[in-house]
Amino acid sequence: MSKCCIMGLGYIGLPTASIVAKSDHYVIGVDTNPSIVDTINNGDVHFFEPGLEKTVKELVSLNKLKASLKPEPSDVFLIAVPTPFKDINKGIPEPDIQYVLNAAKTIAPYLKEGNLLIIESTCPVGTTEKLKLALENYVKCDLDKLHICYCPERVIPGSILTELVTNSRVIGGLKPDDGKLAKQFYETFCQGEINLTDARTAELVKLTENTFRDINIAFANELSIISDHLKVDINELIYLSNQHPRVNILKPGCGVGGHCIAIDPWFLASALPGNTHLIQTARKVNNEKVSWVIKKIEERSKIFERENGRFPRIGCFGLTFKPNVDDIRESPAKKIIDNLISMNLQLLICEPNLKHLPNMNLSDLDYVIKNSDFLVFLVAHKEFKNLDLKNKVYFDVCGVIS
Ligand code: SAJ
Repeated sequence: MSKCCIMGLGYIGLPTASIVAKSDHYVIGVDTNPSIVDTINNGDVHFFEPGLEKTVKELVSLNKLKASLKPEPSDVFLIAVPTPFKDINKGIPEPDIQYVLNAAKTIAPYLKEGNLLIIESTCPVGTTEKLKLALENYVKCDLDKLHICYCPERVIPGSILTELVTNSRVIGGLKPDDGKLAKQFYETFCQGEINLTDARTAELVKLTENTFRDINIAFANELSIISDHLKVDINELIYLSNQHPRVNILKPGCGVGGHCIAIDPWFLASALPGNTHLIQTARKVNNEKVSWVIKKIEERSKIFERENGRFPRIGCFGLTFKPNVDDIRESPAKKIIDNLISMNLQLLICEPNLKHLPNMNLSDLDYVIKNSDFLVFLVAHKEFKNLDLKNKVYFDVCGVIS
């Protein structure tokens, strides 16, 4: 049994801490937010993820998981802090790796020769090398005797605890031996295949995966606009096209949100602004889907007003960034609703995964269906499937009804 110190107790850090602690390591989770530390030490969680609350409660009561504001000497140090972006470089947002470097500096005084140091945060290529350089003036041990690796998280919100165990992993060590040691650590809780490479390749693999998804969703979103114009049902079109053995079109929606797919492609684009046209265009297409949906709703509202001599009450279904989560980070549905509110349109809003939200009234599903003049489905939550919408006019942006 080894001791593992996990820096950052957010959407990735806390579930990872739980799975690592469950597999017989002792885990100390570090966060700069005292309220998060207190919440976890009380056996609670600060966001919803299936199975997480029960697991954290159990591990904290068994003293296998503890949260703290400060690291402790450990065998393994794992960094899972956010990498936001800053808006510079001629309109292309640039990643900000300061949280990763600060986390490394915070653990530096605790590092001993032979320790394993892993970055899991999504990072621009070259970050693992930069982290080693940043440690130079802070560590007390021989820097070359540390094992430093990049191993990107690959889990999907809603299934994080399962995917942490079942997904395959890619590990890039700064030196070949670094990766081998990290592989032994991941094998203690991960059943998926573990592939070894160098740090730069592993960093690029992560960005490639999320950019691949963004580009493919952009194609689905563009197709949905073409189909609308040509009066073809987009869901039938995709279903039939996907019967081809080598075609697999993703689902169109009201845009792309969350803290990964909507952000990570910029990490590549900002590295080579002149050679990433496809990546930048996909980002643009997915962002513009939000404006297209707003325009469509506005048009329908005007038609209703003309025909009925009053403004419609518009029922909006879904606020989160994707189905069946309570996360609104970068949510396109929320952007659409915020915009409609700023246009003074009358909205009734239903979001089954949230109890309340500042400055927004949420209503029950049945109430919104009954009291709206037309309905807009923005997020394909399970609660919206198989609804009885007889005599109701609706605009299904996310394919949940058809
Ligand atoms: N979306 C669509 N159509 C689709 C699929 C998704 O419009 O067919 C939208 C969603 O509604 C959402 C956004 O895309 O707004 C992103 O959702 P997602 O389910 O594609 O991805 P995330 O952000 O929850 O998780 C992704 C995953 N990456 C890949 O699938 C390549 C996950 O494996 C990563 O670990 C995660 O990013 C991350 O943390 O990087």
